Amino acid sequence: MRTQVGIIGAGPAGLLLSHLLQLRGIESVVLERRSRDHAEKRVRAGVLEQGTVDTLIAAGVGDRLRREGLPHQGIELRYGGAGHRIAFEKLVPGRAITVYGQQEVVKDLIAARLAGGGDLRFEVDDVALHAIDTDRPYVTFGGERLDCDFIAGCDGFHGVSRPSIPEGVLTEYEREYPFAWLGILARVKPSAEELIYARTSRGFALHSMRSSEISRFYLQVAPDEDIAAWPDDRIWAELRARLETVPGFVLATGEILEKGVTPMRSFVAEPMQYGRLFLAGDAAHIVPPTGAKGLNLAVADVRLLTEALAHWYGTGSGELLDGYSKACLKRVWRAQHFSWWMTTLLHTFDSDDAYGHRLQLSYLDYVTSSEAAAATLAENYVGLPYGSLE
Ligand code: RFL
Ligand code: PHB
Repeated sequence: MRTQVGIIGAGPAGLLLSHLLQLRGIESVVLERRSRDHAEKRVRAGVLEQGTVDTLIAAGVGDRLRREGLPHQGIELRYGGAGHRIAFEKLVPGRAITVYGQQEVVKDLIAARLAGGGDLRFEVDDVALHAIDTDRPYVTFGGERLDCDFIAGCDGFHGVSRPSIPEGVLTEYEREYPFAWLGILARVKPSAEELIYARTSRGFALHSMRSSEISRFYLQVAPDEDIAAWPDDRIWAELRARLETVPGFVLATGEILEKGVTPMRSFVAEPMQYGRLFLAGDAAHIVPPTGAKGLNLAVADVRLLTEALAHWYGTGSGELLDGYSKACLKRVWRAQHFSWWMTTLLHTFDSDDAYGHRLQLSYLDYVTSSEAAAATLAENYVGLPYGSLE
């Protein structure tokens, strides 16, 4: 089998890349380890930056997003017994976020690829990358061989692409956090119109949503937390304790549809390319979810990769491909900082650290009283402009 670009992984990065390449007349094959059903049901991110929304609409995969996505003009920071709104309409006019589940984006992209005759293979075993430092790289899987011009490693943090790069080539930067997030999806009307990021002495909580009927919540928990220790009643009691901290706010509760624990990590591998292999999305970098950046970074990467590949196919010049990693990393590091900063601001690191506690409160007071500080948060949250290839 032969294709132009072999794509490993059918998450948002791999699927969008395949779709954007097709719009440029470039062929690809997507190889995914899990089933289609699994990929479409995996509940993860929910916040799309303005640029992500614009990218999906421009690529012709934004119809349902436009109908069903929930545009939000602000978020609330809740701490010290009060809520403080970060007002995007005032601070970053014309830019907002849209709440639309990652699995909905994945469903829309899979449907578009299949309608366009795309070659997506699910449940493929034993994917391995070969000859990536030559101009004839290939991928083997389940007894088959796929020859390609390029390989895109879009297989997430635990994939095979990044480990295929020889030892010593990559520099890895990492930070672990002394907590995880317990996330739930519940059949209950959201108790607020906008997202609430709550800092309390019991730990962080987040109130998010998916629709007028479905809410999404997260609780800061211990890094090795056993989900079995969290029956539904305990989850609701803890969410109430962390969110019902302002006068008059009552948390509506309902049936919990799904729950899981996600570890928190910051990670970057540099460079994001080696020979004919290009990494995109979580395969190259991870952020803690507090800044809602992971999916949006994956979109930014594959936009640039599409440009660089289209330039190569159009002109034969590898100049833009050579600049791929550098161009991505600029935005990646800004999002790394923002995600680390939001995480540091809102979580309990050490309940005995009274000094750290006061620093958090001081910064929260600053961000909610200074328009300049609030604008910094807002412009990062709705998404900074895309970089370009040189
Ligand atoms: P993905 O989505 O992990 O997709 C990788 C795909 O590769 C497949 N794969 C393989 N396929 C073939 N062979 C192998 N050996 C393979 N190994 C893996 C996997 O099965 C999978 O289908 O990576 P991608 O495409 O880079 O997308 C990244 C995003 O998924 C991720 O950054 C976000 O979900 C992060 N994230 C959030 N991002 C946001 O922008 N906004 C948010 O609000 C947000 N909230 C979150 C999040 C992530 C969370 N979790 C669970 C990690 C909330 C949570 C709780
Ligand atoms: C979500 O709705 O899943 C979500 C929202 C905001 C975040 C992270 C996750 O920062």
